[in-house]
Amino acid sequence: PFLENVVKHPKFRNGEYDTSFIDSTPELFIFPVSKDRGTKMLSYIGTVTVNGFPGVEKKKRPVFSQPKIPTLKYDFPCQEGTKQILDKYGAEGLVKWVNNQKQVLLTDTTFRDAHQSLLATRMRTTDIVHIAEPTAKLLPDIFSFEMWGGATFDVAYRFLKEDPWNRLLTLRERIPNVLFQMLIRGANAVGYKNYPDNLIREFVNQSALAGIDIFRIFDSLNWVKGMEVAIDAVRQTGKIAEASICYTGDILDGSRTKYDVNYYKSLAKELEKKGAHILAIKDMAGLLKPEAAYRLISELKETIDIPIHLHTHDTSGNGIFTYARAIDAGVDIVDVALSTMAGLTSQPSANSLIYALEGTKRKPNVNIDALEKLSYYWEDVRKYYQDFESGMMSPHSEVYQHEMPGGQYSNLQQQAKAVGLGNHWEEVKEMYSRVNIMFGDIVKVTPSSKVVGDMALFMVQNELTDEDVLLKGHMLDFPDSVIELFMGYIGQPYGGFPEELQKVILKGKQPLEVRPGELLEPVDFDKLKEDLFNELGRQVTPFEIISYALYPKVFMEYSKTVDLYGNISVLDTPTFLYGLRLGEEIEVEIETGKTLIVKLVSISQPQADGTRVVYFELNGQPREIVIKDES
Ligand code: 3PY
Ligand code: ZN
Repeated sequence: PFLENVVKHPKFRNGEYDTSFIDSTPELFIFPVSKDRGTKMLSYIGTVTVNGFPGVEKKKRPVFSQPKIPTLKYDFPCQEGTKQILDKYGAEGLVKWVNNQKQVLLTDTTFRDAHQSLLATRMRTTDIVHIAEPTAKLLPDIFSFEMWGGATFDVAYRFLKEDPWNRLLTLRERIPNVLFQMLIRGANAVGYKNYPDNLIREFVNQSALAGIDIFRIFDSLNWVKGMEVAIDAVRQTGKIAEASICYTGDILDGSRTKYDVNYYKSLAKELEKKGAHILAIKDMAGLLKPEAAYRLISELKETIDIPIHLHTHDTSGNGIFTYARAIDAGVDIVDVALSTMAGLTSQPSANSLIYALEGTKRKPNVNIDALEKLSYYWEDVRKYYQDFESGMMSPHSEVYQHEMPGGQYSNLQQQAKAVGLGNHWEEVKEMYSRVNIMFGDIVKVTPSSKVVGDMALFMVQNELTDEDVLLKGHMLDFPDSVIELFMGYIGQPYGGFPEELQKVILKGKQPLEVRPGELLEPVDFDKLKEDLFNELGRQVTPFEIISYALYPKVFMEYSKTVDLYGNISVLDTPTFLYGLRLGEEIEVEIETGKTLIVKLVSISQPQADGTRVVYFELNGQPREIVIKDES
């Protein structure tokens, strides 16, 4: 692993190594202390077998079919793609290339937004890595893979107990030909609050080093100031700054004039001036109706010179129609997912779009058979995660009413259940749209969408109307997120906050009017490095320092789990989520060439102290592990 870590290191890979390499990256030269990795692995498998996995109904491990990986001849080439265009000609060259394309280009979101929106972001790295090489070889004509950022960063640590940086580095190694794209929430990075500017810059630098090419930058209130630092940081790395406008409201609705075409046009112009290489229209809820898409894209094309990249969610079922009209209007790139990971709250299907564009001049140069083959794989993998599906079975045109982002729907539903409002879901959705109007009709996307959701739950739970909030607000303890929004901690909404409500919520506190990042103390990375060294008793990587700076508690919890169970990201997903059936045997490759053979032999009845003994065979030798039965 030592050599592997060194050769995987971005500095090494970019040829930026000299004698200072050892000094600046001492972490690579520390040899891991040998630990009993087998016992740790058995502890995890025993625990999940006895106690289940959070969010997964506890039951005997279902029988899954083996996901079908397309077989390619050993000499099947990995053709050069957009990554080589960026590497050879730089960001400006890539933009020029996009502008010269007649075909519409495709971004595949299967590795990020598709599962964030369908499966509560729970897709594990191993399931992506297994299909990575065939994907690179079969889809060399894809514009980009959106594969990182958004909620995947903290969910990786929090729930999957794996390192998100490792996902990025491993995929980069296996997909050398297509641009990698991530979603970054402007000054909130991959978190839910504003971070100091130097942390945003360092996060961008390290992400670029680890393999990200396109940074889709947005602000949850469409506040340009909230995106400026990230745009500048990305430009300095030589990578592509794709600044976003989040689409909200309905430009076709004459009674909702706050977000009209002119609003979008002037924002687009401003972002182009700030240095965006590409403009994204981020329709995070799927509200952009087909004719609105035609109008918006046509007018934006006349307003700006940079390429336009459209993102939508298919919640209403109108996604393909919206794309078809946007493509008529000249949109350059659209976001799609492989068919078995597409539709509903996810992106429209790549496969369907190819067929829909048959006979048009803009049909993408992407192999439909390849899309179909790769979709078979995801059909099987998706079944592993069945307990994280939202239960949405058909298109929901009600999204045009509640305006909830694709990625929020299943999450808020879980939150509602957790506070006992599972049977009041209809009311929560209705309240969500009322809260939006109370808040002054704001852009709703992470984290502003979470605040609207928190307030909606709070009001339904306490049986409050909009009037009650204004009248009794002085006696109410509003959720922290609501207070933070009205304090200006996540930025300033277009048109300002409704003053009366703001006074009621802040109870005399003075809101910010400047960019929160201007007031936050810069992160002291050296100190964090030292703290982490003391805490973990080992050298840490620059990646780990950033993770700790963004999510101190989550990162430390994750580190504790790794201490306890070792690297459980190497387990196959059925074992990770369900454990083993009695008599079942699996192979676990804990590192290249080192495989454990694990068999579950039996589980004892609970003992007086509430523990059970789990009997395994590990590489043929009997092993016992004592597990506390939490049921
Ligand atoms: C995220 O911020 O994670 C999103 O996907 C917003 O749409
Ligand atoms: Zn999205």
